[in-house]
Amino acid sequence: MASKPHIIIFPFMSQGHTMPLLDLSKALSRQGLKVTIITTPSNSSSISSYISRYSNIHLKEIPFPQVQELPKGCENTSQLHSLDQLFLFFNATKQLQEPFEETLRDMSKLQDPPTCVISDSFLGWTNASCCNFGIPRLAFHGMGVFAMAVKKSLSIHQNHRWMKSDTESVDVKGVQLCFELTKSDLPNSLRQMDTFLSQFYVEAEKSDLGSWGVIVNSFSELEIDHVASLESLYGNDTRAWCVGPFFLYNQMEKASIGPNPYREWTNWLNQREHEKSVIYVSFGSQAYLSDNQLNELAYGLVLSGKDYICVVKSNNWNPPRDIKKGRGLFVKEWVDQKWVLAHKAIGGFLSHCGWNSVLESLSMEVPILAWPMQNEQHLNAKFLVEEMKVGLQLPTVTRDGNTVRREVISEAVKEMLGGENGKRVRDNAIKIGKLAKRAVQVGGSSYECLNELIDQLSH
Ligand code: BUP
Repeated sequence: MASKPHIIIFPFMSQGHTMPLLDLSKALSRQGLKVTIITTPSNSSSISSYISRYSNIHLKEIPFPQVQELPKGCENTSQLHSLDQLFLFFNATKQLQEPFEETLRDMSKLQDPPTCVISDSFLGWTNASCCNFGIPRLAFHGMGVFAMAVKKSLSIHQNHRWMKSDTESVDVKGVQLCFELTKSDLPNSLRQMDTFLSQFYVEAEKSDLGSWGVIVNSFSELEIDHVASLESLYGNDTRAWCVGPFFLYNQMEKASIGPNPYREWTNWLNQREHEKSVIYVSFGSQAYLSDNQLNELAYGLVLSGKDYICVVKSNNWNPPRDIKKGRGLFVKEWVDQKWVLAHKAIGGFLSHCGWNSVLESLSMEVPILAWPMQNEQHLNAKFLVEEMKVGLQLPTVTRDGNTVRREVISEAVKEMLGGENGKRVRDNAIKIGKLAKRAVQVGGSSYECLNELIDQLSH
C-alpha cells in the first residue's frame, strides 16, 4: 500500500495569505496526511493556537532576517507602515531561502520525507529550491482563478504595457472575457511599471511558471470557465487544483466554538428582528480609508435608513457625534467575520472584495456590494458583478483618491437591501453558496479534486 504523503506548507507572512493555508492544512490532516508548516518565530504562536487540536500538523520555525529599516521584530506585513517597508519586507523574505533549503535537506533524511511543498507565490524562489530537491511544488496565490489568469496572461504577454489611458480596454490573451476590462481594473503592480514593487511581482510571477501545479482556494462551479485558461498560461501540463473554499472544510469546528457571546456586536446582531435586513461593512486587514471617507461612509449608512454593522480599522477615527443616532454599530475590533456573514440578519456585504472575504460571503449566501480598493480586488469585483452576477458595483469608485459621496453609498445600500437588483443578485448568491458548501462534501467537486491530488502524491 502506498504511504500517505507528507506535505510541507510555507505560507507568506500576512493574515490574508496565512489563514487559508492553515485551513487547507487542517483539511489535509483530516485526510490522514502529515503536514509540516514552515514559519518564522514571531508568527508561530498564533499559528500554533489555530492548529492545536491537530496532532499530525507540525510547526518548523526558520529565522527571519533582521532588517534595520523595518520595525523592530517585524515578521508580518501587519506590522508594516508604508509601501517602502513592504518592498523591504518582500526582499527580506528572499533570505529565507537558505534556512528553507536546510530544512528540506534535514527532512529528506526522515522516514517520511516531504512529498510535496505548497508555498505562497510571493515566495516564488521556493520553486527553484523544490526543483533542486526533486520535490513537486504547488503554488498558492491567495486569489481566484479568474484574477490569477488575467495577471498571468498580462505578465507573460505584457499587452497592457503600452496602454496610455486608464479607460482603454485591455486585450487579455488566452482569457475569455464576457465583459470589458480596462487598465483601471488592473492591480497596481501591473498598472505602474518599473517600480521596485512591480518588479518584485513580475519576478515572482516568472519564478512561479515552472511549478508542478497550482492549488486554488476556489471551486470549479464558480470559476470553471477560466480553469483551462489558467492551466494553459502556466504551460507544461501544470494543473490548477480547485479544492476550496478551504475554510468550509473546518466550518463545523468553527461553528461549535463561535465568537465571544458577550461582545457588543454579537448581542446587537442577535437582537435584529428581521432576516437579511443588515448590511455588513468591512474592508479587510490592509485597506486604508481617510477620515474624510470614513465620515462619508458613516453618513451614507445612516442616510440609507438601513441597519448596519461596520468594522473600522482606523485607531484615530470616531463616528461624528450626530451619527450615534444611527441604526447601526461601528466596531473597532477584530470581529469573527465568518460568524457575522452566517448570521441570518445579514442581507449584504459592502466589501473591498479581498478574495477571502468574497469566498466567505458567497459561501454564506450573502451578495456583495463591491467597493474594490487595491491589488486584484477590481478584477474580483468585475468578475462577481458582470460575470457571476452575485454582486452590485458601488458607483463612481475612483482610483484617484476622490471621496465616494454619502448619497452614492446610501443609494447603493438601499438597492442592495431593498431593490430589485439586490434581490436578483441575492438569489444568485444563494445558489452559488449552496454549490460552495456542496463542493467540499464527500462527492463534491473540491473534495474529490483534493482526494485526486492526494492520490497522485501517494504514488
Ligand atoms: Br477586518 C477583519 N475579522 O475584523 P481578505 C477581517 N477578518 O475575520 P485582506 C476577520 O480577514 P489580502 C475582521 O474573514 C478574511 O478571512 C476575514 O481577507 C478576516 O482581505 C480576512 O478579504 C481578510 O482577503 O487580505 O485582509 O485585504 O490583501 O491578503 O487579500
